[in-house]
Amino acid sequence: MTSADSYQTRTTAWCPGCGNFGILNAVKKALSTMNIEPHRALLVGGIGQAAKLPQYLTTNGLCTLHGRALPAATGAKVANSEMTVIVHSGDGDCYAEGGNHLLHTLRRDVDITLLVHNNQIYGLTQGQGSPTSDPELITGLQPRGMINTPMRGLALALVMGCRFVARSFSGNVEHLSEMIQRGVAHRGFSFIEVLQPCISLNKRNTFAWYKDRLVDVQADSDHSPSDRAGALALAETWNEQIPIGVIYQQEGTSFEDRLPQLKAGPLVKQPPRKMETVAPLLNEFI
Ligand SMILES: Cc1ncc(C[n+]2csc(CCOP(=O)(O)OP(=O)(O)O)c2C)c(N)n1
Ligand SMILES: [Mg+2]
Repeated sequence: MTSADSYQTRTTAWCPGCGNFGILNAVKKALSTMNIEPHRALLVGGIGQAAKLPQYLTTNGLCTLHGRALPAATGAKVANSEMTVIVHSGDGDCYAEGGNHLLHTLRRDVDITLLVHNNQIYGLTQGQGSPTSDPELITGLQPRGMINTPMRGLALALVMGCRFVARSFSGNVEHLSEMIQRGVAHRGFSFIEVLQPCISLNKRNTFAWYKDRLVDVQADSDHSPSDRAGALALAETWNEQIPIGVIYQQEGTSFEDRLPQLKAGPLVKQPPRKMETVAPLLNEFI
């Protein structure tokens, strides 16, 4: 049996009161509730405050380059497809520097779970506007507010064919833990955007700002998670009301199911290829 203590937290470098603490607690709660032992989970991060999360748990961890967590996680999952793989990426890391990797991971449908820690700002580099910053956000670099259109990650995930699209809030650990568990249980890529206040650098999108606007789609009997058009409308809803919950889910097969090389089981459990089988191929290049 695992408990939340099995994933002992190390000392963090986050500000006291940071939304990342709620996400850390929700991950521990989800993994322990699903009885996934620390050595059976791999947490992968890019660069940023959000991306530091894997360093604070006693699971397997992989620290990658800025925006490059998803391709590294894809490689790890294909090599050991029995591992539960969760990626932690910020709104800058995932939507800006890693935008191209996000596009193709969405359509590849690898069985990994992505948590986008969306604090609507570049936290680690001290508060520049990010792809999700509201136009009204004032920063040291953008003293008159944002001039670019904010990106809606959930809508992007849907149009790229993602079959599990959800949103949660770092201030509601219970809800977030449930979303993570449903994402991990889903066969295929699960996209979860987590709204996460940055109390030091984003003075606009505070805990109270989010709490006033969040609407749980599970309480809305009119929305079915299999309704893609309805999901797209929810994914584009922002400002007065911000939907949270499983916006869209559809069953299907994952990338690993379609890879013939994995029919014989995870790569790490398969014997190494005999040299005789690859030698003719290598000889072609001599
Ligand atoms: C290739 C590259 N570009 C830029 C940087 C500088 N940089 C480090 S973290 C970061 C932004 C992180 O923002 P976000 O992903 O939203 O994470 P947060 O710190 O807000 O959690 C930037 C621009 C870098 N390390 N590498
Ligand atoms: Mg950020």
